[in-house]
Amino acid sequence: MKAVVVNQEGTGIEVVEKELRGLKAGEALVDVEYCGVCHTDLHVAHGDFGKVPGRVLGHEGIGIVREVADGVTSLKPGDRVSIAWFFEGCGRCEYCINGQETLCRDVINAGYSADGGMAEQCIVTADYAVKVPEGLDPAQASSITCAGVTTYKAIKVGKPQPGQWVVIYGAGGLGNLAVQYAKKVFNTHVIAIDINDDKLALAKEVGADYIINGKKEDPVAKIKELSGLGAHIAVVTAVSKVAFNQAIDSVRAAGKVVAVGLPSETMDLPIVKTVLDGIEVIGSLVGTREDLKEAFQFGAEGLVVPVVQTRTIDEAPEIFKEMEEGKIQGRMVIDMHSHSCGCGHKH
Ligand code: 8ID
Ligand code: ZN
Repeated sequence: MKAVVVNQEGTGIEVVEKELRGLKAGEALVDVEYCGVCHTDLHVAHGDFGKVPGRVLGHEGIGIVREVADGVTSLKPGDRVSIAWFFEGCGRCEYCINGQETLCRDVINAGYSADGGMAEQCIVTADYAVKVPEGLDPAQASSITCAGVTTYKAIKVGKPQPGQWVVIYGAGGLGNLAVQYAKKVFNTHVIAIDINDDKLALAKEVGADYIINGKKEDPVAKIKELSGLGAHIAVVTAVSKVAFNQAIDSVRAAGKVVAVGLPSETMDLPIVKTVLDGIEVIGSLVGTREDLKEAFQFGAEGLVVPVVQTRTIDEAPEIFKEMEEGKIQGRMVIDMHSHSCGCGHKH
């Protein structure tokens, strides 16, 4: 099968032919239909979390179960399921039991510590693959598998009330979905901040009430002007410490900054403001299986509509380059059934 893997140097990606091993008890074989390319795949390919040469990337996978191994009762052939970053937890520790399973210390992550969904087939741990509801387009579902659930959960942990002000720093693959969940699901006033006008135009199109270009205007001053005291919640998906620092200054007293983006930097947290204003800074990592089920359902109901463009697996190197250069609108999703044979058409 064809697969997008981290190259042998652990510095980038390559498309290779790969053999899949046999199934073990509790596993299922999935024919992958679509897999979105997340900025986290770029971090993994570059070795930002440690080098993983040869690893099959991808944690926005959607596919159809072809075969199940012994002991599998949760899935059957024909089911449409997700291949998510939260690939498997131990199922026994305090985090797995108390509803914080993504924080399991023995967690396995698709496309990082297990082979992921950026291939024609993928082996999943059956009990951890979340079913995709009827009526949700599979290419759109792929984008909800990471970008959607991550931003849905990030806003959820900020506990917004209807009518409150939510600012989203970064309007890329995650950000445009954050705007939609904040606006359509949580019924808040939404301000999107980015440094690219095209990303902001998309944010506006999908429901942002206001947009701010952080390179042309001071987002902090503008947010205060629009919201009065500042935002109730700031969700940071931008891959830059600048945005994290601005987010701290953007929230009102008792405000929350939810950190989602993963730049390899540190943020400056002013102690006086944090203490005197009672600011909370919360890290938020993808979402649980239950969060993903909920995030999918809002997609199936049409409240949230991921903005996706499909490409072939051979175009993966170009997609990664475009992501690095910040040229992608919404999400690029690899269509595993379409190949380029050189004739210029997709099959
Ligand atoms: O569970 C998690 N916490 C999780 C899940 C998935 C992804 C975290 N992530 C991380 C990724 O690893 C990455 O670091 O979230 C970050 C964003 O992922 P993405 O949305 O997939 O990346 P993107 O499509 O490239 O979008 C990034 C956006 O940030 C903007 C860019 O213009 C782009 O639109 N941006 C940057 I870079 N600097 C900015 C700034 N200073 C900025 N926007 C505002 N201000
Ligand atoms: Zn992701």
